[in-house]
Amino acid sequence: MIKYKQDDTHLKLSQTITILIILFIMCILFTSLLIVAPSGTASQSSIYKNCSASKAIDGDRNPHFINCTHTDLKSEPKWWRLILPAMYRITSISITNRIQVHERINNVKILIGNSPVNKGNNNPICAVIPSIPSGSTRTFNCGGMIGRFVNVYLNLGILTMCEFEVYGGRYIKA
Ligand SMILES: [Ca+2]
Repeated sequence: MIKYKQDDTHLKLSQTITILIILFIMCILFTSLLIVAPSGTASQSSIYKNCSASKAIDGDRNPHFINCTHTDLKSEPKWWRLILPAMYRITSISITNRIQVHERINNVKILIGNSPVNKGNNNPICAVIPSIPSGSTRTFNCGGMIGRFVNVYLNLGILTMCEFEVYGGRYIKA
């Protein structure tokens, strides 16, 4: 009888440990898939009409002009910046492109880091966008880059995006 109770206790302990391990793994997976933005403060090098920087983090992937960011036609280069509320380990970034003039997103760089120098445009590169089809969303893997500043940078041309989503988890220094 006593032996039975001991076995039962071991079984319950084993089940509890298994559940804790599963919860831990789920927590890691959930954290890596957690959407960070829309959140933070968005700004950009210039604004055309009322296509402000915040239109890329309003939670709406609508790819038509009025729902997208748009820099002006003059000053070079163009940038869009998101200051996150804290440092994050960023797994990936999704960008929704405009339905018209979709080629404007070509060669845009995605930068991630903690340096505010040059408005954050000197931070390391996560990806250089080759192209995104008209009105589509594409995801770029950033492999867990750490930063509070996420920039989009274009050397020449007009910078326009309809939605910008950041996935990752809060980074806490060990
Ligand atoms: Ca939007």
